[in-house]
Amino acid sequence: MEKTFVMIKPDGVQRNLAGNVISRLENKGLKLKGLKLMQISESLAKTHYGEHEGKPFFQSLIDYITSGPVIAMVWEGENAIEVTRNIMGETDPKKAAPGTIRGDLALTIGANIVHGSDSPESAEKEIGLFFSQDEIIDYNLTLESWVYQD
Ligand code: DAT
Ligand code: MG
Repeated sequence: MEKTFVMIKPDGVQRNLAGNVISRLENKGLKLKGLKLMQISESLAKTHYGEHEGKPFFQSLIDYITSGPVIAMVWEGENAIEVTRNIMGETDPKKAAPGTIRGDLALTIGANIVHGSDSPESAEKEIGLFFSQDEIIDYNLTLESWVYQD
């Protein structure tokens, strides 16, 4: 089953939207495999957002993501990466569709509430960056037999 890395960013934590974000992923039928509240260091932030190094918004992105605690999570499910990106909505909240996290809860690209991996490669890299193996929990989620009918 596919895993993805999801992070509630500092604005999401400060605005008390963690429960709202988590509820949407739970309600979809995804399974929570790992979760922690953490303060991201400058160096972890730069590694995580390495693909954006050199872009004009890079330093403000690093300042923002290190500005307060985040909630790092691993979620699992069929097509978890694509499904989570769809639930998040487009990167720029003004373009994100109503019904999505960013479409419903955010106004600006600089404070867009949530991160989700965009490919299997980035999911593997990001999960490894934020979680050790023993922080990812294997367990039976009883309602899964109602989520997957095959
Ligand atoms: P996403 O978070 O949807 O995967 P991304 O990986 O392209 O988007 O960019 C990472 C974050 O960087 C994004 O959530 C917000 C910020 N960002 C992206 N493009 C930006 C821009 N043009 N101006 C300001 N911030 C930007
Ligand atoms: Mg991205």
